[in-house]
Amino acid sequence: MITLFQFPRALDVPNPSPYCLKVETFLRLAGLDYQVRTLLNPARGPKGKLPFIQLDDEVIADSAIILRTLERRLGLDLDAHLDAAGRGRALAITRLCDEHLAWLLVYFRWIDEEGWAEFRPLFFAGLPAPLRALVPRLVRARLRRGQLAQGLARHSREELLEFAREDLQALSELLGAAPYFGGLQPCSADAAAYGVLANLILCSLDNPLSRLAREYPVLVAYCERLRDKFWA
Ligand SMILES: N[C@@H](CCC(=O)N[C@@H](CS)C(=O)NCC(=O)O)C(=O)O
Repeated sequence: MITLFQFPRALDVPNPSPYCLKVETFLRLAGLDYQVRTLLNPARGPKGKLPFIQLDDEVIADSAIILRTLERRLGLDLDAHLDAAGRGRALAITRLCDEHLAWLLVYFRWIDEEGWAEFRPLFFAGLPAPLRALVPRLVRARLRRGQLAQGLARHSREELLEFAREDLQALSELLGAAPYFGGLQPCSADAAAYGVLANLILCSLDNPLSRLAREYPVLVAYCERLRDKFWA
């Protein structure tokens, strides 16, 4: 049995973390049985982040390593219908989503003042009062240090939105008229793409990045399609 450890559902999406939603979407695309255990504190994961899974007796962290391990162990290949170039494209889309667009998502929730003013009360509503004052500030300060080290938080808001526009435009062009990034059937990149795009487009937030993402009708229709087919 596969046990997925992730944050509780929030913000009107199955998971507020693009990486947790990526893994759970992958499990659904692959038609695997799994159970979910929710955690609030990512420090309980083996790498200090969520998601992680337990597969038999083994604990595996990081969405990319989880997907790769599941594919190898269970003899799955969501990209089997793709040629070599299609597989390369799927990896490039996944990396764009995981390593760039998801970082922008974090910036516009946690660092940007307008995004933070909206996100903080919604996301931390369930915390008891003494923690509600402290925890958000501590987590935000840690994420800001991470974003500064990565480099994104050194740019202006306008520069960041321009990066986001390029990412979203590229995803929209790559998808085109196809139902999935894998073409007529989903591929591994659809897990990563849905993880971050649903968190921008379908979530209850209305920050500048979500507003920008909702300007792409191809991506909005894509999120609705995956939601209706795999999450209904
Ligand atoms: N590379 C990791 C990234 C996971 C990640 O950044 N998870 C975030 C939630 S979206 C987290 O747990 N952050 C906790 C922290 O940074 O302290 C993956 O693909 O799983």
